[in-house]
Amino acid sequence: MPVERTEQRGAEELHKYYEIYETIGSGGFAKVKLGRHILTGEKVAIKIMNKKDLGDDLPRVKVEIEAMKNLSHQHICRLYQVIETSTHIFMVLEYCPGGELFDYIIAKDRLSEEETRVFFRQIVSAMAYVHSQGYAHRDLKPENLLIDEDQNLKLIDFGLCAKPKGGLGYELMTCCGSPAYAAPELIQGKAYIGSEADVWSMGVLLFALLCGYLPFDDENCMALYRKITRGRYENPRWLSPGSVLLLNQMMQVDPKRRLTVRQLLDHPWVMKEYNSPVEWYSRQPLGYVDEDCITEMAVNMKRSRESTTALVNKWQYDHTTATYLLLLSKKRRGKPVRLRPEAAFSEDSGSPLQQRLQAKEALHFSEDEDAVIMGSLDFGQEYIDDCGWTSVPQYSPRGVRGQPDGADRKDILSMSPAVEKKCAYSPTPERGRTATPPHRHERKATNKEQASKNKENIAVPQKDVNIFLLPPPPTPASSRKNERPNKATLTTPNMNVSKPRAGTPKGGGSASKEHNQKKATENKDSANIEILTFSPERRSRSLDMAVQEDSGKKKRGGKVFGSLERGLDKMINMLTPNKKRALRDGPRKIKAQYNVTLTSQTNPDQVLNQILSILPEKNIDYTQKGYTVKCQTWGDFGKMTMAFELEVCLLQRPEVVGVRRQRLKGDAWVYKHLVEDILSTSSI
Ligand code: H91
Repeated sequence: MPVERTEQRGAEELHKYYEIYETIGSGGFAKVKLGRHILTGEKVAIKIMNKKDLGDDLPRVKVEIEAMKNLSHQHICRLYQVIETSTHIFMVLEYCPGGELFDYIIAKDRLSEEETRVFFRQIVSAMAYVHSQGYAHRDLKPENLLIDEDQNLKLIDFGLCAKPKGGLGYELMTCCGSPAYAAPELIQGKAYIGSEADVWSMGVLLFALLCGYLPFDDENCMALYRKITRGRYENPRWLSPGSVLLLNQMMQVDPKRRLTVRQLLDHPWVMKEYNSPVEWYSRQPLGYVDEDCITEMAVNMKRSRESTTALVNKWQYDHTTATYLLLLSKKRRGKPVRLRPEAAFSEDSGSPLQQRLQAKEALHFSEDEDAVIMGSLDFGQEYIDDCGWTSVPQYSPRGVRGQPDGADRKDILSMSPAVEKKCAYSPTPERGRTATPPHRHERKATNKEQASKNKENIAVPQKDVNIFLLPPPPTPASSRKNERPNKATLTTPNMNVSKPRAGTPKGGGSASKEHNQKKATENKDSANIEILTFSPERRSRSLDMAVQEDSGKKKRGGKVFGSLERGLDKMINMLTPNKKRALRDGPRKIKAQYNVTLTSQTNPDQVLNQILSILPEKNIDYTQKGYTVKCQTWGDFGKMTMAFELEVCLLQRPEVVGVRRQRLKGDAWVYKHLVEDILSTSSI
């Protein structure tokens, strides 16, 4: 089959069965998008990799796919489908709306021992299972643990995992993983046992949960390695004697003296208040075939149950596997085991357009209003992405769309002396925790949540999801800030198109600073709101991006904008009155979530201005779209070291302005310090 044909088929395959929405994150060479499986209506995460960009990392992806096909566990993110074309690999994965455990920790500053125990038991459960299957994960860290809708953890990123041929007892040589979580034997380049190294990382992770920072940390990588090799860290005063003991038993420099995962299963600290060992066996074993799901699929496919079972049993990780696993997931969550009848499996179920029309209809039946918006966007505003497939447009500050970059993987590669990624950007010399602990807000779990919660969670029925709260009262630095003229009335969020960065290799240089300052001034006069007559809003982000992206290529006011406006009007008309208002008039109204920092202010424009004015000072490049600011930092040789988004939004209870933050790329801890720095200096 000619190459283009294979490519076309793969892309069609994806669009035939899935609705593709916005990018929800990126990891290494991958972009992760939110998707919806049309037949089941279930949300999925789609990891998209361009083979060309993967280069030498292609084998890693193969390793991850093979491992994920072999692992099925309640605390491991499930792989549903793999689509490979001549240029791309798409992995369809279980969607975890709670995001990374890392963000959860930093939002809460640190977790209580009780809450840590709930999560840690799940980590032990996942790791005991991984090891029982002969794998070592080798990249355990809070960024690789996602939170699902029931607040259960799911382990991801098996790209660095190993399955020694002779079993886990066999030594490994490849040095990998993130430096801060790497075991001493790994750092020293010795042969090591994968499961022992994983226990060390679990110790570092446990420390991060209980303390909100890392046990071994240093700007300088060599100094960091020295600290790890010595294995000495400080136990903060709030740790209980039991926690101190457990951490010590896990972070033993001599791997033979370290606890094993098996010993962790019934360790007194782990068992406290549970009085039962961790349940580590899979509740969803591989190969299990559920009769109800088979019946529903058989009816939908107009096949016999026998032939449907045979098809499912092939476990090809194609659309059949995906449909079966997603149906099973619905069943487990107490949802009806039903497929949409009209979008059946048949090959002749219509053109991609018809498919999407069907999907759009389906989304209207959904209780999820976002889906309606996204569905209409996808329908009206799609265009060809650089992958060669249509998608909701994404913005790129440098005008290059969908360019997965490689820099991010630098923190999880071999520990050659060149590993410096972590140290690439540091806004402040001091890397300690914030002095002011955030206020805590309780979030009551709904009945539905309670009903479907993992058994491991029973001991803590109500988790307090809380919010990074107001920055402390003006410090000398923030007072200084307050001397600045109040810019509240100056800026109206606009459709600013960020100019390409000045050709300096270091974005942090003065050219970039100047550029940002200039941009901040431009923002103030809102002169360039010529594209559309309303203030953009986050819900229309994808559309904003379409406008922006196209504006780089076509003249404003031309045909494209006319059609975009029409599309937008169409979309607005489909919204509820409340949504229409929000779309036209201002920032998105959201509920408090743990990745939202509350401010003490009620004027979103003022908050936005404060953030925008602080960014140039911190040498952060940014692109502003409405109330969303996409920030980037650059390291040596023009490499992007960090990307994240800050979105000014309105909260309902309490009625204040919040700042939603999302890391898109870069070291999680460096990001934490940087965002803390921005938000506290912004005196919001
Ligand atoms: N980090 C290591 O940002 C930086 C929501 C979200 C929701 C997801 C489901 C699966 C995956 C990511 C999800 C996700 C990478 C997933 C699974 C595997 C994998 C990768 C991603 C980020 C990438 C985006 C992630 C979080 C981790 C969100 N993400 N928001 N569901 O290899 Cl197996 Cl890269």
